[in-house]
Amino acid sequence: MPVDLERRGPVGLVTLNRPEALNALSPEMLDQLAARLDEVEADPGLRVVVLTGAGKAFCAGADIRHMGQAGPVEARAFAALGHRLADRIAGFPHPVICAVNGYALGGGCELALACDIRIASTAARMGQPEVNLGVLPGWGGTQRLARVTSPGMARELIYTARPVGAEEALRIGLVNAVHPPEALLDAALAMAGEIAERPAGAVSAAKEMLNLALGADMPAALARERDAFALAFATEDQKEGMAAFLERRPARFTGR
Ligand code: DAK
Repeated sequence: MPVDLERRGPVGLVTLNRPEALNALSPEMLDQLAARLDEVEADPGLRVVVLTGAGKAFCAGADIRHMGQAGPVEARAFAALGHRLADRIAGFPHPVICAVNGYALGGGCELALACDIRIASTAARMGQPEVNLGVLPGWGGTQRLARVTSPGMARELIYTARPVGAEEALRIGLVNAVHPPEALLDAALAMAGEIAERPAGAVSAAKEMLNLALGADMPAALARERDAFALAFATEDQKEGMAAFLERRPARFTGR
């Protein structure tokens, strides 16, 4: 199964499980992840979610093979699917802790940003490399990265496409803590267990209020982001950027 759900007491452990493609998000992965979240929500015994990835990546982003073939119309539909999932996580009734076990790039970083809390392994590398592909972050990254880190840092990371390692991620507030790879999951489950001991109603209401405080104007901004992302698929640079990745060569951008 490309996305697994394991019950660990009151904690739902959700694992992206497509390690051969570094857990890249195909439409099927997005649907599966949404289905696992539905299962968690329907189970009254589960009160916190830990989201992680199998293998050396948390998630290397949206599936470039799938996106490489998309035009603006498909890109808009794919964006909407990603937005729905990110919104579902951000608005999920229970806290979601992301255990970033390795690469969290592009849509993978945006998935992590939609979670309540991120903790990372020392092997994590996080960033928004979309401009290297001739597009821009399209699953909420233009909005959430600035809110989680700082406006200046978000601009630098998005404009340069530079990924950050775990220590820098900690310094800029992108993650709350860093652990050795073998200790990451236990640390995430321990934090989840601590939260699960608190009254679920109070935690859930607090999450809703924090979202209100931090998400002002988010729906309108996300709609603009979806349009900007879709428009990028009408450019030659998007075709060149994605073809270059798949052909394993440097991209030659022309600004068209
Ligand atoms: N998509 C599809 N396949 C991917 C992938 C991806 N994002 N990332 C890696 N893979 C595949 C590779 O093609 C390779 O497959 P095979 O060739 O073995 O069949 C396998 O995973 C292992 O990858 P590598 O051989 O490249 O592994 P390395 O350790 O050498 O390098 C890497 C790891 C993470 C540095 C490298 O794989 C990499 O740079 N990956 C791409 C990272 C990236 O650019 N991610 C951002 C994708 S763009 C939307 C809005 C937003 C988005 C989408 C839609 N809408 C508004 C519509 C999001 C966009 C993105 O996420």
